Amino acid sequence: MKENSFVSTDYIRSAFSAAMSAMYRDEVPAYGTLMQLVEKVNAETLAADPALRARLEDTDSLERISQERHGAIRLGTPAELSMMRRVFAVMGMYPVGYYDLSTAGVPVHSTAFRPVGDANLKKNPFRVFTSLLRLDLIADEVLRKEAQAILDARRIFTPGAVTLTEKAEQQGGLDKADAARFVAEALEAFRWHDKANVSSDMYHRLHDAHRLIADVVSFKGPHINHLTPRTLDIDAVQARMPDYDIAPKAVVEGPPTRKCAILLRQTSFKALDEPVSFQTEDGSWQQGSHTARFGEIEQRGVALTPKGRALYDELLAASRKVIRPAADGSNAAEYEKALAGAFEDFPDEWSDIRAAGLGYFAFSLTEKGRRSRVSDPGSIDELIAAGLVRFDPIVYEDFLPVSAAGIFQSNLGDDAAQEFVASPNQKRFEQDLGAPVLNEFDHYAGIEQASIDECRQLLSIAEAAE
Ligand code: OOG
Ligand code: NI
Repeated sequence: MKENSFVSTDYIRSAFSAAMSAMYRDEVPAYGTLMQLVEKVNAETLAADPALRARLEDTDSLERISQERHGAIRLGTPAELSMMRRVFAVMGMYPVGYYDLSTAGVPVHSTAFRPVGDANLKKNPFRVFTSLLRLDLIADEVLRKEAQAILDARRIFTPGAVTLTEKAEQQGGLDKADAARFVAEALEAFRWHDKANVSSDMYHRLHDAHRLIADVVSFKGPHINHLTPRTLDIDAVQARMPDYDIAPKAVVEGPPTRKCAILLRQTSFKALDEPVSFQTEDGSWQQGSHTARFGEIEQRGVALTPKGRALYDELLAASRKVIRPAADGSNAAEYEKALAGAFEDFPDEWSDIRAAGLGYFAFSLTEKGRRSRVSDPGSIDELIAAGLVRFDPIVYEDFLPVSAAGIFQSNLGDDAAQEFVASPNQKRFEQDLGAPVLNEFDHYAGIEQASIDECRQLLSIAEAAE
């Protein structure tokens, strides 16, 4: 087969993300309502802030926002995780980062599958937060073995999804017809199944060990548990959710409201109580219910350097020493005040954030820069001072462990909080994944450096052309 008959991985990822969104809208109508609200707020935000619109247009990042979303799944075994890695690779999505959530009382560790190159991110930045259950953190050995046996017996991928993934690997891509089949087959793994894999008795034993274990082990596959659109103003969406009959969690996770958005702010609505049925010995089904799926929205800001991230972690920890957000929202106002107070130490002008080396920026030529020739371009600071180069924040594409823990907790039910000894095990995770996870900082630094190199090159081409 000729290579040029293959569609791009960006094409497959976009098709998959759209198919996932349509499926989830069907499964969880509140997701459709949230999408409408986010679309409205985004349109209003852009209309009220022409500078923001211009910046997004100039940096080729306006279009991706309406298509932008992340999902989350929880897997049960190493074999599922490594196969999932291969499936996502067909869509140009790679594991970035390692998140240990055991410290937060959730028996999983995770990565995020997402595109990594600047051009690919601009086409479609679809991401999936993917967790692997850690049965090793479950004390009850009998239950652990039973859960293991149930997981080992299930097959989360259709034979078609496996065959087409192998075909893509062997050929180096898929043609359009195969890509369409691949999207439909791969989507099956993420579908909701209301018929459990287990009896009601087993479900409750798993549930008593941890609600998350019941969610992973009891079902046929790793149903997508939320799909998160990106908003340009999360405070506006949070305030207006009740008008749409959606009850948001008490506080927005992440940094406080700021002029210059940093990292990631998220809020969610509580998991739905959904009817499911359990197996019985005589083959009939027993009615019950399960809560797993919820809604979430997010606002994304600039990606921080290791130095910026350390400052973020320090200020967040400082605010949480003063006050921790209560699950029932009773101290939400005090928490927000403490958070805002702590973050006064984080600069809130783009130029200050850049000067302090706290964030990653993409550099490009200004109008003047495009008309200019420079025989010996000095430092990037000099080029900026001369008005030849502009800088724009690079969007944070990843997740935050403290926020993720808050999201997990709020949808698991706060009574589910449990103490585990912190036991990050990235090595084990990578063994199970079958590949190392990528370092998020390297990728932002790479995008920043490439933009600097391009500015320099364009300035000297401009000269050569004279
Ligand atoms: C994943 C929770 C983490 C986020 O946005 O931080 C997450 C889960 O509940 O499976 O999606
Ligand atoms: Ni999420």
